[in-house]
Amino acid sequence: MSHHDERTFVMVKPDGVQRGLIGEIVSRFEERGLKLVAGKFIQIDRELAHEHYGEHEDKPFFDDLVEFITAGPVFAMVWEGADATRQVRSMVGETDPAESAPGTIRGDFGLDLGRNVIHASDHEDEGANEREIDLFFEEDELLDYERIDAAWLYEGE
Ligand code: IDP
Repeated sequence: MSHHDERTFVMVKPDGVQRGLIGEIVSRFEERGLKLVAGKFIQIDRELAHEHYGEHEDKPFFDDLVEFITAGPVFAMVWEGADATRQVRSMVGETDPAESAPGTIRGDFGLDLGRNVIHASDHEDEGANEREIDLFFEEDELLDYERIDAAWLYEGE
């Protein structure tokens, strides 16, 4: 893998789906130059919710979080590019939309911590991106192709 082949997991949460934000969110990552390598529209069941959010099991908001993430379909994706996990998180904003700058996805579309529109792998949690990709996707669902504009997105490509 070359330096711009980092992959990260992103998911439009049930509130983002219901509010018609899938296209807007996908567009932002596409326009940034990231490459979509996988995507699926799914309903998360309780078991998957517990696996995905296992680190929060003891938190007071855990039951509400499981209710929320299983309340309707989500759009799960894998995006690839240079430093993809960190770049995507900077576009997503802070966990709390109230602390997210305008221009970020949560800063533009969210108001409430418990309805924050999107999930993206944490760049400060080593290996979170690969763990989450493995949880939601099979290896053969990750597609290998070149973006036609790669030579204009990366110096020396
Ligand atoms: P992240 O989604 O920005 O990575 P995490 O700390 O991993 O944030 O929390 C996972 C999700 O749990 C958040 O996106 C949010 O939906 C929810 N959450 C986190 N903290 C709270 C809280 O204090 N109250 C309600 N929901 C919370």
